[in-house]
Amino acid sequence: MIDPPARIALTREVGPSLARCELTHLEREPIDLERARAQHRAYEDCLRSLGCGVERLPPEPDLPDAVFVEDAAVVLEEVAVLARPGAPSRRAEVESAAKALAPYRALLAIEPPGTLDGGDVLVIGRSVYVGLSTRTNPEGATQLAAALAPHGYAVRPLAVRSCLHLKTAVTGVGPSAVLLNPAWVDAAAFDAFERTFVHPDEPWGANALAVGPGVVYADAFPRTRDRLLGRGLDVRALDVSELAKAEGGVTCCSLVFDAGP
Ligand code: CIR
Repeated sequence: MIDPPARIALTREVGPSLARCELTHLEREPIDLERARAQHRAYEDCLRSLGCGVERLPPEPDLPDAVFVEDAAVVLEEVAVLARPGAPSRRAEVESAAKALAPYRALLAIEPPGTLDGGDVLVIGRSVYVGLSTRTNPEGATQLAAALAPHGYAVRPLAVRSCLHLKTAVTGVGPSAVLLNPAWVDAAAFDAFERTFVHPDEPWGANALAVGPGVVYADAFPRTRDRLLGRGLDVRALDVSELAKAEGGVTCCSLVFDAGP
């Protein structure tokens, strides 16, 4: 008998309404749906190559941003916290994520008036950084802190400037290493970690997804990629240019977690 994969990646296919996605910091540009779908399939293949069992959530053709499943929940070893996305158009995405997570984790939820997008939550060990953004409010961060305190996580809110989510500005690239854009988030908040800064010509280059032995990364940022390679990281570069027009990066398109015992 073949064992089921220990690491799960939840994803959702690119829906037909993606062109009507929410946008905060980018001008709307035409999106080539077929290209976006091909890029997304390559992304899923990359996750498989890094040991993930990819489980697709059901299609949501009328929810333009539903491919960006990261925003629907925060999944930790002990518990999953269902998000309450800051954009009302995205709240209906959470229900199907809850159903998919229920077999794996106890579920808690952010309640009104709290708002929180998963893209604003960066977990490194027992430290949980929460970006206060146009999507995540202080009440959402407070509720997350209360949900996670019994499990020994310290939740630290911090300001995010000029970009959508905290993880547009900083992501983890190893157990104690981060990649960040110091113009968009306070770099000093991460001085306990090994820090790699994005190349100044690549401000959008701080979004990387560390999975097992690899780091999934957009091929649009070659100068920053060289910095990651210089750190000895196994960078898996992908073309995600169509998803980027919807303000999506490599973290946004999956929820990756260990299936558990
Ligand atoms: C939005 O504005 O909500 C989507 N168009 C993009 C969400 C990207 N998600 C993420 O970075 N976690």
